[in-house]
Amino acid sequence: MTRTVGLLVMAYGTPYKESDIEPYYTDIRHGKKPSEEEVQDLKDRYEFIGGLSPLAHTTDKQAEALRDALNEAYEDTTFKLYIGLKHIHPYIEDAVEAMHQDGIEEAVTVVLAPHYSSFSVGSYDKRAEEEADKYDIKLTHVKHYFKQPKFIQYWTEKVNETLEEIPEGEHDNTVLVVSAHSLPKGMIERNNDPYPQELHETAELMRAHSNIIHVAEGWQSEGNTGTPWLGPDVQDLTRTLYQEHGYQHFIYTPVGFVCEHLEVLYDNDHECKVVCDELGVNYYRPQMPNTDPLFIGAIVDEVQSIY
Ligand code: FEC
Repeated sequence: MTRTVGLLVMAYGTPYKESDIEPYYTDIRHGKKPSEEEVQDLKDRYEFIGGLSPLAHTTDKQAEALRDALNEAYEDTTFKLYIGLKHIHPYIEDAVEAMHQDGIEEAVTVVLAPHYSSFSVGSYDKRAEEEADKYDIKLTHVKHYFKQPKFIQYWTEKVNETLEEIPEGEHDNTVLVVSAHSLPKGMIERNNDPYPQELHETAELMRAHSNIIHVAEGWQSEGNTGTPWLGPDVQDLTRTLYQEHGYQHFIYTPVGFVCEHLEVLYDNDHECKVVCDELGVNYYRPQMPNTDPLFIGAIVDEVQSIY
């Protein structure tokens, strides 16, 4: 006899069609409508990466792969999948309500972001918890998985594969830029948030387990709030590293994200590449984890360590 438990997979969400872009952006801004210029700027970025983001499809595939892997790993438990998004339907609250309608009394939650910040993972968990309280559903939250050996193995393998494309004599002229989404500095300091430390630990683990010689940490995709955000920004960092060390090869690993989407396809593959082209240096960005078994396995291992 197996018992059925909910698996609530939460992710950022992305517009499904062009007309979703404005309401989606308004949701990101907590209900404050962005200006026409800001909406156009976002539309242009989506247009640049091919019209819309692959994020919606990849989130579904990652969630299904995780459900299947968990169902393999647990003999006595069947995980039933629910997807809840932060900024577009199906919202986190919709997913929790659906669990209630299906008679789910207990669930494990996973956010598709490897590092914990009260702003990111914490805010997803809070919304899920508030809704689950209404129905008396007991939630167990995966807080982070950046330190899981399979997660680090995924990224170190990618770094080593990329290094193989670069002549060995050039490895001392190569730098790895490890990054995550920036957040407002004040918020991080007020909450004594572990987020910057978790990115730092990821970078150190990648340094220790891969063949890379030089590692730098940066932040990306900063928003426009008029307040200071975590830095250095990856584009500025690229210039500084070039000026100070003359590196010729820049490998970007945006480890704070788990798949190809706007922030990687535009902010790394376009914006960072433009800087590299301008400096006359080589740009590399290994494939993101998506549904790679090492990545999915890392989350399974984290779930098994707490549930
Ligand atoms: O591919 C896609 O369509 C969506 C990609 C996407 C991901 C993502 C992840 C994170 N964000 C985080 C924080 C912020 C903060 C603001 C903010 C703004 C945006 C905008 C877009 C956007 N984010 Fe995002 N984010 C993605 C997309 N994000 C679009 C709005 C336009 C812009 O600024 O570019 C600033 C809010 C404000 O203006 O007040 C803060 C964090 C993550 C990583 C963790 C997670 O996935 O939850 C943190 C993917």
